[in-house]
Amino acid sequence: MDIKTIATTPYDDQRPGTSGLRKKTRVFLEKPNYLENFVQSTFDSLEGFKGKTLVVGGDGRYGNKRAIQTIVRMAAANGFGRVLVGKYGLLSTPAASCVIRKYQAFGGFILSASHNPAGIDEDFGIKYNATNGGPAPEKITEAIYQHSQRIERYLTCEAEDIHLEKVGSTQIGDTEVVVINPISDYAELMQKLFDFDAIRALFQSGFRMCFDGMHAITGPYAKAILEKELGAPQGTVINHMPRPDFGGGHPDPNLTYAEKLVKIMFGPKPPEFGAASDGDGDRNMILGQHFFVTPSDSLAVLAANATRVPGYKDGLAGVARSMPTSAAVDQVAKALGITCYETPTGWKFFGNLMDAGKITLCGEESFGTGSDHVREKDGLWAVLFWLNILAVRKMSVEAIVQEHWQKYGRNIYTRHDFEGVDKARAEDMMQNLRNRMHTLPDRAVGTLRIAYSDDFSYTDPVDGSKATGQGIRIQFNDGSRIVFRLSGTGTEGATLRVYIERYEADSTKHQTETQTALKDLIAFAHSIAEIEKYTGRSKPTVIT
Ligand code: VG1
Ligand code: CO
Repeated sequence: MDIKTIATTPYDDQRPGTSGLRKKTRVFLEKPNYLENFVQSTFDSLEGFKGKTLVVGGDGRYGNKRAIQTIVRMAAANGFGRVLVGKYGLLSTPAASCVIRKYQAFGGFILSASHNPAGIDEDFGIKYNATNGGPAPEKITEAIYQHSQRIERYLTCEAEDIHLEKVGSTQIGDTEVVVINPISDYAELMQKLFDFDAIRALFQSGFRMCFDGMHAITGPYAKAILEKELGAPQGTVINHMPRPDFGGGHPDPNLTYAEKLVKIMFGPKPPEFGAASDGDGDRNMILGQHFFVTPSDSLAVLAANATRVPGYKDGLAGVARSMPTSAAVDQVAKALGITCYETPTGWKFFGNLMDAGKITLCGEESFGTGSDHVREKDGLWAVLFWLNILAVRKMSVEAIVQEHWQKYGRNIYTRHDFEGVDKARAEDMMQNLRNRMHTLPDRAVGTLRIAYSDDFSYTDPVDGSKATGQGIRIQFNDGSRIVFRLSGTGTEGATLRVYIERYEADSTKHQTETQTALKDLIAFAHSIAEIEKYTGRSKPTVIT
């Protein structure tokens, strides 16, 4: 193989965010070597991969295939022994994690900007996952960024494009490039965790569901598993064809963007169960008939019911949630006598806890739930977990959640997003809050009193690494909370996220509508942070 050394110069904006490097698609297309710089900086940050296996695939968005061909050539030139590529260049994020672990790969690249819209005028992204199948921890992402600041060359080679349409193997010099069918690897893993016979019987009994693939990566996986394997009727999976622009939609499974599904589930005679996944297949939304399960509650319900499911029948080692996620799962952990860890936002913080055997289940309020079966959050896994519980318990989604609230109390919860606001002003707002944090304790807000306020920081209990500046918390004496954070996944301006939570033990008050139940806290959040003054917005763009 003729290795070519190509001269290049650094870009100053290649620091990965909450989940990889995300930019406008045109940045990747039009800035010379933008992708190559990031990929080479990653290789230059790693040691010991010569002759080893790299996994590459993406969510199928615009630019996916071209990026894969570039990475395959660079991997060969940099000395990987084998490159595994998903058929058609497709790999959902959880399937990539599954494949890295199953084939004991050194690591992998996932090409995705997840729930961000796709297309030439929308977003593209790339993320490196390590040997454990999980997102690279901060010490690696920081090293990648440091390398990207002094990069002078990248390595590639002359080679024909790989035929992504056919499973099989080719050579580039000493490097074997194998196109694999990741759906079968993923389906095999799911079969080990869940009682497929019970779920099959549930569908046979006339139970109906609707799964919205949102024209993104999960469609083919959901078709294969739900319809073919488990016998759900054809048509159960809607919007199942992955498209390079996700059908022009915003592949974020929430009440605002999963429109078609929401209409069905809140319309006349809905099926018993509704679910959706995002661009890269790691998120999930769970719905019952006219009923929405918050992701925080969903995690708590899965934890409380885990031993009813074969893969978790021996119980949970521990659980974890990201800091802004509601404390619903904390209540379950307390009852089970297991530890609940509180981590910063982003899946990369769960990996060490899972590798060390400290947790089995974990999740985030942002529609992410997962377990130690892989090292990513996993949309379809969460759906199958729910199906397994529904099959065993023979109750409706709503009845299961209502019963859960009765037993553990309800953590009434909402997130308000202010999207596309001015970045400098949003940062000023956060700084202003930070400056005044220490004056808040003991202040009365209605009948509540502020217990403390801080900027969340985290010390990893496994390797002692520290993450600071992870979100401003205002904690009240009764367990209520308000959290302010700026998003780390956007590509334009800034997004302010405000998370509001209140614990309600009294079951006669569990039916109150969420926004009404949280109205006083929401008003206080607006006034204390001066949201309108800094963002020009009096109302959020998205409420989840
Ligand atoms: C958001 C979510 C976070 C999630 C991240 C990646 O990050 O809040 O919980 O881990 O997206 O999810 P941020 O920084 O924008 O709040 V995905 O499905 O986009 O990979
Ligand atoms: Co995602």
